[in-house]
Amino acid sequence: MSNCIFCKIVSGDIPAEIIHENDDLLVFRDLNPQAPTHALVIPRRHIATLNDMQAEDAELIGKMHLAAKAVAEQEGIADAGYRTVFNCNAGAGQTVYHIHLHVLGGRPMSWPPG
Ligand code: IU
Repeated sequence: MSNCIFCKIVSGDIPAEIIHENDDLLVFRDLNPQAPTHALVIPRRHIATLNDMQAEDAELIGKMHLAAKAVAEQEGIADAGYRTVFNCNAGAGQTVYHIHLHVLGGRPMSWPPG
C-alpha cells in the first residue's frame, strides 16, 4: 500500500533496524521503545488490522509468533519473560494500520496493561 509507512519499511524505502526476517515477515526495532527490547513483527503483505485477518492467514499468524519467539531468544529475554501484543483499532491504541506484533521484554511487566 503506497501510503503505508510499514510497507515502505518492507520495500526498503524507509530504513529500520531489522533484526529478523524471512519470506513472509520482518522484525525491526521500535523507534520509540517501551522496554529494553521492543521489536515489531510485521507481515510483508499489507493487512490493516487483526480484524482483517482471514482463515487463510492462520499460518501467517503462527509464523509471526514463531518470529517473536526467535527474536526473544536472540535478545536473551526468552527465559526471563516477554510480552507479545497486537493492538487492534484506535480504542486499543493502534496507530499504524499495518498489523504488527509488539515484542517487549527486558524489564518487569505489570498486568493489566494500561
Ligand atoms: P501501535 O500498536 O499501532 O500503537 O504501534 C505502532 C508502533 O510503531 C509504535 O510503538 C511506534 O513507536 C512504532 N513506530 C515505529 O517503530 N516506526 C515508525 O516509523 C512509526 C511507528 I510511524
